[in-house]
Amino acid sequence: MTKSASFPIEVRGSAVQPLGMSPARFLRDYWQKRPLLIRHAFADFQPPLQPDDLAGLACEEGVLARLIVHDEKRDRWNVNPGPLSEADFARTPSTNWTLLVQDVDKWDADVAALLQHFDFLPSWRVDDVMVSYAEPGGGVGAHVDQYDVFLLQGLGQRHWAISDDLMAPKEFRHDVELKQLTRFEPTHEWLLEAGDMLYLPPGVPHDGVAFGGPCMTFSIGMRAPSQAELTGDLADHIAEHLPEELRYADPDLKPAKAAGEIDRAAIDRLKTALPFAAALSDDMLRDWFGCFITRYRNAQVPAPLEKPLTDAALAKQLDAGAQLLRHPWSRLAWSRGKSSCTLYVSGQAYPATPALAQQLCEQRALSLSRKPTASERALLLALVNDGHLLPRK
Ligand code: AKG
Repeated sequence: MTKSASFPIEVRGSAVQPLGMSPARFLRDYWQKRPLLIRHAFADFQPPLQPDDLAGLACEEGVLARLIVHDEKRDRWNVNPGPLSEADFARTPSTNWTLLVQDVDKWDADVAALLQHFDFLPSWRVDDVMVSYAEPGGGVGAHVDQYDVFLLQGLGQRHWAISDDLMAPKEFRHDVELKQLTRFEPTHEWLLEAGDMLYLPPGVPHDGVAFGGPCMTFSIGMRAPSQAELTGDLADHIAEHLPEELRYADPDLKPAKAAGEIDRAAIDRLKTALPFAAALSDDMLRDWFGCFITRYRNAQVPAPLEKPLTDAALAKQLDAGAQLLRHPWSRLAWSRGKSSCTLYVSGQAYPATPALAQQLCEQRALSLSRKPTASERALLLALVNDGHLLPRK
């Protein structure tokens, strides 16, 4: 998002231009770039469903609904994730609560009809219409969404506060399951009336609180798959279509210099064997392959110790000359990164030194010829407690 005085943050809509400007201008100047408040986006707006209908829908099976009550004095948030019942509504206080129902457009044709006003966007970018009902003080707290959202005021008034500060901290509160921000310092505040609409691009901290009386907000949310989701799905898709006989191959293999090492030549071969590996850094490829190859085709994985050993107990056993026996199901490999070395054991990555990593790969029964350093002992302790090494006199 970029800030500039030449782009007003508040405009007025009209029957012909609900966005207060042409869709082309909105997309060019605001979409995914900066927030916009549109007063009277929908003049004389009548909500397409009533609060009672929303509460009824929230009690239906298969409907995603949450009832959120804020205890303002103690700043405690109670989130009832549904399924909801009439009794849940009977117990709500007179203020400071909200009901949120997702995907209302899938259940209610009149709500779905709202989407026609957004047909300047590709329909596959639209996720859903979430509808909230709140009594005064009700809301979900300050938060950030990773997708664009149009917040259309449907009934009553809502106080909206946003921050267009790009550097605003985005840490979450750990004591609330609503991904609320620990700190929120608004740069803009407005009171929205029915028919007003606030557009927010991804990443803008915002907080909406019902004001004065019953309040309904229609959130038209977009979908924006993360790179992680796209990559996972594409990888599955490619995997389904690649022939079995195309495999990791090493006809140029030279005798191994260090037991268990995933060396430079192996990484280069991976880049040839994988259609999109060239886009990954060597460290990322190494880390993924180390975990993958030590997990691949393992019929069993050792169980972690029920009662973990302490560092002092391990040190005592090693001082007394104990060997460390590798669990028969543990598979090991290691590699040197740009500035670090990692040991991979049955799908897990552990920081290591090259000397100890190599020794662990070479020896099924490890006898240490010298006292391990603190970091080496931390690695050995982790491997013992994860069930990969068994100390034996
Ligand atoms: C959102 O959709 O991001 C909101 O903040 C809506 C919250 C509400 O309607 O209470």
